[in-house]
Amino acid sequence: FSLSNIRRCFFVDTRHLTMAEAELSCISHGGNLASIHSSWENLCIRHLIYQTCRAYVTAWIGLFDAIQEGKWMWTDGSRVAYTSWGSGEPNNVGHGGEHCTEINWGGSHYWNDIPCHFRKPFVCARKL
Ligand code: MFU
Ligand code: CA
Repeated sequence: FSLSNIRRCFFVDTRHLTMAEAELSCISHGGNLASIHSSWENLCIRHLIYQTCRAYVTAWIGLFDAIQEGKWMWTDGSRVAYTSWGSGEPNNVGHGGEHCTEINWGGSHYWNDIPCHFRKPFVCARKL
């Protein structure tokens, strides 16, 4: 069955880290940056961020195309089926490209690609 049906525990880390630092932190807790496979999961994760931060702040999720431009992959290896890109995203227009993904783009349910060296809070997911 698909990975999206495996029970997972999600948690928000409010430290501002680069995407690689954030992923390593999630790995150290036995997980990865969160992958998102439905609008329901997108909503739940936004809710979790709101509960933790009292605002819909932008945060890293585990979607990246750093290996091959335009080939988006989840750091947990799950298949990319669902996405919630904002209008015109991913546009890859940042200096050096934009190979990592933030949730809550514009405070809404959209995603945006940004440079991976930006520092942001992040959402981890661990399989139960
Ligand atoms: C650029 C990009 C952002 C976003 C915005 C709409 O910033 O760097 O990631 O796509 O355009 C002005
Ligand atoms: Ca972008």
